[in-house]
Amino acid sequence: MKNRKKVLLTTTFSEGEGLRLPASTKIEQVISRREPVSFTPGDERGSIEGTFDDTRFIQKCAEDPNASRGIFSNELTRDAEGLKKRYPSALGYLPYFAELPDISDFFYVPTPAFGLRFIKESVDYPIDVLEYPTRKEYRLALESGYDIVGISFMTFKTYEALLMAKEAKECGVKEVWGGGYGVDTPAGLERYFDRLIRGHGEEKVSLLLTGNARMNKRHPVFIMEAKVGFYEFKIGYLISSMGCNMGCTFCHATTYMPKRVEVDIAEIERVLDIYVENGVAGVLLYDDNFSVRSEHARRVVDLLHERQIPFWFECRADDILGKVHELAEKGLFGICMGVESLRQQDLDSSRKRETTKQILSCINELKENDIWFMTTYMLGWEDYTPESIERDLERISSLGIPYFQAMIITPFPGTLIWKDWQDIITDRNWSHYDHQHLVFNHPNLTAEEASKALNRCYEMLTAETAISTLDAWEKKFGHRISS
Ligand code: B12
Ligand code: SF4
Repeated sequence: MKNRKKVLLTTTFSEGEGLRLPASTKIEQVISRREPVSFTPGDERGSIEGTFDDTRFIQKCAEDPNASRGIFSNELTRDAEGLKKRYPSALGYLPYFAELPDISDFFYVPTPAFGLRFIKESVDYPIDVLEYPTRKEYRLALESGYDIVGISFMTFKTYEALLMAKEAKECGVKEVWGGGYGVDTPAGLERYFDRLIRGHGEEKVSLLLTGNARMNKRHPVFIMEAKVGFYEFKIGYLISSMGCNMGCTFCHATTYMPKRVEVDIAEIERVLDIYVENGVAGVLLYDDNFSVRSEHARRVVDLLHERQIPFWFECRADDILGKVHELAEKGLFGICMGVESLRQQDLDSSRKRETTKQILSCINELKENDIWFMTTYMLGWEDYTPESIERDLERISSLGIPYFQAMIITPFPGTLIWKDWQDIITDRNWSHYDHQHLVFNHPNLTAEEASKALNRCYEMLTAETAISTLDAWEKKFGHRISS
C-alpha cells in the first residue's frame, strides 16, 4: 500500500506517569520533580505561557538513567517505619507512599494507555502507539518520520501536549491530532493541533484513515505484571463499556462521553479466555461506571464467574446495593465506589442522584461480605470549612472505609460545573486541574487551606490502612498468585 500514511498515537510523557514499571527495574535514585519547567512556546502564531509545576510526581532513575519511567506519587511520605516492621522489604505502599526508594519492590499495578490501544486494535490501518514515552523516545520516534501524530492528554497535561504538538510540527509531521479529556481545554489548542477529536475515538480515527467509520470495536489484550506485597502476579484489564450518562455535574466522563458504548460480549469472551490461558490472577474493570443494572454488565459478571476469575470494578453505591452478596459469590473481590460526599446537600447539588442512606447501607453490605473497597471523597463543596472537613474525616474513619481517595473538586473545562462556575474560577493554570489544587474562589477555603485539608486526608492513610489493604488483597488473591 504505497499511499499509506505513517501514523503514531502517543500519550504525554512518562515523567511521573508511573504506569509502566518493568518488574526487573531497580530504583536507585528518586528525584522529586519540584522544579517548575517553564513552557513558553511562543511563535508567530502567538504564545502560550505555563509551567509544569507538577510536584505530585517523582521520577526514578533505573539502570538506564535516561529511561525516566516514574512512579505516580501524591507527594507525601507515609509511615515508612510502621511498614518496615511489618514488611521488611517494603518501604511504601500505593501512590501515597511512593516517595521511597524501592516502592517497586512492594507495590505496583501498571496501567496501559487504554484509549490508544483500543483505537489501534479496532481501526483497520497500521498505527504505532507510544505509551508514556520519555522525551528522548518521543523525539526519536518523530525523527523516524510520521505523517500523522495523535496526542492523548488529560487537562493537567495540556501544556505538555502543546509542547509535543509543537515538536511534532518542527519535525515535519504534517498533521497533529489531539484526543482525550484535555481537548476541552480553552488553551488555544487549535493553533497547535490540526484536529481535536472529542469522545470515543475509534470511529472518528477510522473515518479519517480509511474513509469508513464502520469498524469492529476490538478489545485489546491488557495483561500486566503486578506486584502486591510479596506476590507477583498477572492482572488483566477489562473495559466492557465506555461512557456514562448519569450527568454528575463535576464529572468529565459524562459530558465527554455521554453515550455509553458496550463492547460486544463475544469480544469480551475472547479476551477473558486469553486471560485464563495466561493465568491472570484477577481482572480489573475500568469502565467509567460499571453498572450492574445493565444486562450487559451482569453478563460480564457471569462470564468472569464461569471462568472463576476474581474481579474488581468502579461503580456507584445505588447500583450494587442489595447485590453485594451475589456479586461476592461470583468473584467480586474489591470495588472503587464514587462517594464524593456524605452530606445529602452535596449529592443533590452535584446531581449525583443518590442518597447518603444508600451509600451508608452499601458500605455496611460491603463490610458484611468482606469486600475490600475504596471510595472517593471530594472536598471543596460550597460551605466546607477546614473544621467541617475535619469532622468529615472523623466520620469517614469511624465508618471503617479501608481506603479512600481524596480530591479537591476541579471544574474541568467541558464539565457542567465549568460552565456554572465561570464567575468564581480564578486559576487557569491548566497543570493545576488535577484534583489536587483549588482553582476557584471558595467562600471559606483558601487554596492553601484546601491543600492542607487534602494533606490531612492523606495523613489518614497510614501504615495501618496500607497493611489492612494488603492483608485484604492477599487474603482474596493469595491462592491465585505465586509467592
Ligand atoms: C482508568 C482511569 C484512570 C487510570 C488510568 C489513567 C491513564 N493514564 O490511562 C488511573 C487510575 C491511573 C487514573 C489516574 C488519574 N486520573 Co483517571 N480516569 C480513569 C477513568 C476511570 C477511565 C479512563 C479510561 O481509561 N477510559 C477507557 C479508554 C478506552 O477511554 P479513553 O482513555 O477516554 O480513550 C478514548 C477517547 O478518550 C479517545 N481518545 C483518547 N485519547 C485519544 C487520542 C487521540 C489522538 C484520539 C483521536 C482519540 C483519543 O479515544 C479513546 C477510545 O475511544 C476516567 C473516567 C472516569 N469516569 O473517572 C478517569 C479520568 C480520565 N481520570 C481523571 C483524572 C483527573 C486522573 C488523575 C489526574 C487523578 C489524580 N489526581 O490522581 C490521575 C492522572 C494519572 C495520569 N498521569 O495519567 C479525569 C480526567 C479529567 C480531565 N479533564 O483531565 C477522569 C475523566 C475522571 C474525572 N475526574 O472526571 N485514571
Ligand atoms: S461520577 Fe460516575 S456516575 Fe457520575 S457521571 Fe461520572 S462516571 Fe457517571
